[in-house]
Amino acid sequence: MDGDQLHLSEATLPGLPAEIARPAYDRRRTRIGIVHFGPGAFHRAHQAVYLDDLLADEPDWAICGVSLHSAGVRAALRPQDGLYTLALLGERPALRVIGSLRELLCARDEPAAVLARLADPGVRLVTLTITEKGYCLAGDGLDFGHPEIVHDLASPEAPDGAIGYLVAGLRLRRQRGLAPYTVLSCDNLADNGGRLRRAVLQYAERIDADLARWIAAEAAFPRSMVDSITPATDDALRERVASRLGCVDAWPIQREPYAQWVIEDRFCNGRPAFERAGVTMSDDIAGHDRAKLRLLNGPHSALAYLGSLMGIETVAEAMREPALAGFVERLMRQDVAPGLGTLQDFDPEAYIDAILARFRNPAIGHRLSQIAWDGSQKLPVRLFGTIADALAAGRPIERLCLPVAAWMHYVRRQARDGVALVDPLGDALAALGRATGGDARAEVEAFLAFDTVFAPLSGDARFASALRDAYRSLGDAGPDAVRGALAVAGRG
Ligand code: CS2
Repeated sequence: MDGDQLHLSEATLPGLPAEIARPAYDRRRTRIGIVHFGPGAFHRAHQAVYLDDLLADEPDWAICGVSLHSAGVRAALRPQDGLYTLALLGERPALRVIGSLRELLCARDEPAAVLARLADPGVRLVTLTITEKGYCLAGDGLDFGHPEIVHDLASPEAPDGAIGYLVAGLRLRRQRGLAPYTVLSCDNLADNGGRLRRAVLQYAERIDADLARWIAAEAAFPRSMVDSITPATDDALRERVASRLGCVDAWPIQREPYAQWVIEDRFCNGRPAFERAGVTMSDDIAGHDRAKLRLLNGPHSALAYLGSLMGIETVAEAMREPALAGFVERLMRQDVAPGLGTLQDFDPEAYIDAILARFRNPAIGHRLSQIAWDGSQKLPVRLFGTIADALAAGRPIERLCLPVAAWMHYVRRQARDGVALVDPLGDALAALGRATGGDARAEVEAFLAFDTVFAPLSGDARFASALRDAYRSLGDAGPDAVRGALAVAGRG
């Protein structure tokens, strides 16, 4: 801890300056009704805030945040009684203390406590933000070769990963005659609920076919779309928060003022009155998840790789570079939007305008390097679906291939500079980045050999050829070469 300084906690909460908003309910009267896997920045900026808005009226839905492997969040927040500060980065930044996280566990150190929570009858909802890689998916189903899945299937009572815990908890509930919990994925995956359901059922089937049948019949896996831009916490935020609070917050969170949450209304064991906090409940989230992934996250990744090659550091700075901003806008309007079809209550042009304005928000220092993480997991969900749809409909894919080619150059540059890649395939990608050199065709082929990444497009000769052209057009991938490629691709 930071010496003798006062920390944010239940004890210091009443003494905070009056302008700092705080929980509008008595936290001691709340009960844990939600187990959340992955209480990282996004969860604490988004879902935990919606629940904080609800707890005054719905005290049964406080959250137990479970980190699977890292003890960092628990170490920061347990001494603070789960309290932390949220900074909303609008024109005038506003601070608010969030109280919905009542318990923090780290599964690696306290597996029994996590299983006890999952089997607690008061817990009726399990939510997840474990990022794309946490689901251990391959194509449409579970990756049975994934080390975490191999491990958990060998010892299902002592799991290590999210799928293993979800099923272990459901198994305990069935043994005890309890209803299952609803499982709600809040990650950036299209059809996140459907994919998680399939993965859970495939896993459960290997352990106990009756259990799998029970889960299929009794549990619910709604789809959801989550949205709020959440830059990683930095020292500037910690300092700003400490000076406004008059005490230390070990891990404050920041995000843009905008937030959206759309949830398919399919719960098996009750739910909070989410709509009271502004959540959109829907019978069918009807492609809104896909629209968000393709129109926000896809362009985000495009800015991340192209912008990083140009030496740019943040999204707002990238949007001030005319060649890049123009390219991304054209990509959204001309290449991505046409693949979305017509969606009810959805105006693509207005949605795009709003996203571009959010990207330009100068109050947010959203680092491109943060968005560039996990490219092998993100690109398939964010861009490859659009490319596959465009190919099927006979639309051009040249512009869509440029960010993919930029990712490849980015991987090569990091490998060449000896910078570690944050990516579950990081070692393999770095080896590939170091090994190849000189022949663009061979370099692209080496990337395409990653079947798990390119599955939806592998074997498509038009894609391979457009990707090679895009890769070549980026030349030495220095700022001038990228600017030149953007100018060409941005036309038409
Ligand atoms: C971003 C997302 O880091 C990333 O990859 O694209 O975290 C993005 O900011 C959120 O999905 C916005 O809702």
